[in-house]
Amino acid sequence: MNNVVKVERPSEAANIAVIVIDNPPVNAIGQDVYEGLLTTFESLAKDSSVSAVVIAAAGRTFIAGADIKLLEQAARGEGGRLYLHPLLEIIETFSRPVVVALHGTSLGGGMELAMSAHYRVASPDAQMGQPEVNLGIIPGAEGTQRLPRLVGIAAAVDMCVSGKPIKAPEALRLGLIDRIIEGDLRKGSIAFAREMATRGSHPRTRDRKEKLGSPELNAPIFAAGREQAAKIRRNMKAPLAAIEAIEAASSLPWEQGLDREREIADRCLASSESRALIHAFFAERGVSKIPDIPKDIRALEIRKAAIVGAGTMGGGIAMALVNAGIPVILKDSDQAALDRGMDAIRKNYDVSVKRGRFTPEIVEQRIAQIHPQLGYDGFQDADLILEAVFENLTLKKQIFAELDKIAGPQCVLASNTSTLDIDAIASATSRPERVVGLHFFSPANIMRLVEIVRGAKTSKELVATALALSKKLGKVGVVVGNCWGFVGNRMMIPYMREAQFLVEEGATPAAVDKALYDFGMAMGIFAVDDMGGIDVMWRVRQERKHLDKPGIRKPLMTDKLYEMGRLGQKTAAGWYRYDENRKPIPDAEVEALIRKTSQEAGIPQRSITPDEILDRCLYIMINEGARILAEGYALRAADIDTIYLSGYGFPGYRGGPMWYADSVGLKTVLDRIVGFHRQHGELWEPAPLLRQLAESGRTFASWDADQEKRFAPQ
Ligand code: 3H9
Repeated sequence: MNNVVKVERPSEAANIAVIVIDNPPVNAIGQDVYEGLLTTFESLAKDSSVSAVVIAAAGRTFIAGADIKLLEQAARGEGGRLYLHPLLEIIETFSRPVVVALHGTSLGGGMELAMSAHYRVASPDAQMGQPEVNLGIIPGAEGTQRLPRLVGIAAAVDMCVSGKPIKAPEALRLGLIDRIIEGDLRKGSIAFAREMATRGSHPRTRDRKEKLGSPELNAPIFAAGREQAAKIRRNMKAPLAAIEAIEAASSLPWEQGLDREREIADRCLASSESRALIHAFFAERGVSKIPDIPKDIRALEIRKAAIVGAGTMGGGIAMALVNAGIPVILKDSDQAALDRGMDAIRKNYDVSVKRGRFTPEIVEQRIAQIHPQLGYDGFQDADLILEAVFENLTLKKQIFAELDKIAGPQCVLASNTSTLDIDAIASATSRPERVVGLHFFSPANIMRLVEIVRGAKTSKELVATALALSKKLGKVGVVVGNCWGFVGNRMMIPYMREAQFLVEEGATPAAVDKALYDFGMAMGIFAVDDMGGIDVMWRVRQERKHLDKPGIRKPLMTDKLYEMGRLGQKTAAGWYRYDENRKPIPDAEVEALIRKTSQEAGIPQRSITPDEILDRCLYIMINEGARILAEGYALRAADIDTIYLSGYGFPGYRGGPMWYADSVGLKTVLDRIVGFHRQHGELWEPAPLLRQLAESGRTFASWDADQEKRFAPQ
């Protein structure tokens, strides 16, 4: 026992020892929990008055896994790896029944501990899973050996590759748990333990072989698992490693299986993949920590929302809001646009029904919560009014001036602008402190990122409200400063520009996209441009034309495509052409036009390697990221990583652009940028912060660590 592990002897059943783990917020297994449990079991082993043991946890969840901070230290070689084996051994071989009571989300090491017990019971809404793959590791505390023994090979492979938790009824069906306890879980698990104490023997998971299949039966399951991994976890090693460990469970005796698992788990933990994913985990949880905003500041509750603009963004945001239980008024000034918007919403929901995400009844309920209208009726009662019209500052200011007259005094006035000056928009109102940017990403009902643009006068309460709202919508809200393009788009524009220069110099859009896709990006940049709409970027360029500097190289092709009406997917032609399934097909016509245009502009043609494509696309983005950091528009390099991981399809196993730069080595990145600067001129001017860090042998992560010290209360 210690301060995180306690033993209780319930009055109604003094022969049952109830071990309670109380290690908020999620009862992660750190050294204290591990040692507390081990010493508790050692002492209970000597206590003959105990006829059964229940392991339960206090708070909102049973154990959500091993403490990822310890894993991070071990991955960095700064601490020993937590081996749970002695504890699992003592639980499984305990001479009296051990029952685990599961509630909340029992994950990772929590489930591995539960599987070493003789019995598992759960509350009806409990969920269980092995999400280690999300951290680039495997269930390395004997989970790959016990899980298949309980649920069978196919379900074990699926759980370890997908990382998705299953719900209690499914767990019961698979054999992962023994009973669902309706009502009071503590009382129910004690009653269950009393019942089991009357039995002569208790099942040990390690001895169970009936679900382990045979080599012939298992071979196609493993092959299908590898295929699934290639599809949903492209380029990642951890899901394949988990399958390898489950294969060992199916073919080796228990002890040898454990040795094999340990070997594989150590290999994963030492990988760059796991370091990047662990970084991504903490980066995402760090974004809501804003130095000048106290954690306990009151966020306003958003119970009713209104949206101006029923286009793609407005419609997607309306779906995100009603999916989280917030009714929405959807306003447009044009009936036809409103009808199109509602039609698109319906079609999007139809896809969700087809994919089994929602039932038709749920969809009907959600659609009924979206109220389309032409006027401002009901806006005065909205807690949030969000403007989602196209990128035009004059229009947005006009709308905000109108909203200022209608909205209630407490209302959050938000703009979904993706590039424009939020202070200029706020200046159209009499209450700039109530104005914030909420930059959603398309499709807004799916994409997780929201950039929360904090204007010069945006109140702290509003920022806290925007963060809380993002969480309620199941999204990641990242607070950014008010500069052109904010963080994500400010970095994407040079990336897109560089990709276009590459094609002008001899690459094809397909070759550039392939290099990026192979690197791990969800889509190549030309496919992204076609999806977003070439007219959208054209409009953005028009807004900034007055800033163009003479003598600076400008891409030659996109204006041409726009003028040709090749607007991307929506016209079935852009950088690519598209078939009816929206599959991009390289288009000889565009490639010929690129060659002709570049030759006419006197750009020498050469063959370009995938390495050069990657370096130029990624390093230009990283260089811009370093400027953004130095200028204070992002609080941390890790925030930039979170933006790129949750909104721009950057591969998680590379940790985000800034983490990727650290992993390549900032000196290497700088040297390459200096080379490009010499070759391509002004646009490659190295960012002073990048130069400073690289020349002093430092990393963006170390810069972040210094920032945290600066943020810490004195
Ligand atoms: C593992 O178990 C390895 C084993 O196989 C082998 C071991 C030998 N550790 O997400 P939230 C913190 S690997 C440390 O905002 P929610 C989190 O940082 C692990 N800290 O809440 C945050 O802290 P803060 C396998 C953890 O309600 C706070 O808890 N398990 C851990 O939206 C709240 O988190 C996983 O991968 C942890 N394991 O979601 C599960 N988990 O307040 C990872 C959370 O300081 N966790 N924290 O920012 C999750 O998926 C979600 O946190 C969970 C709650 C669903 C549990």
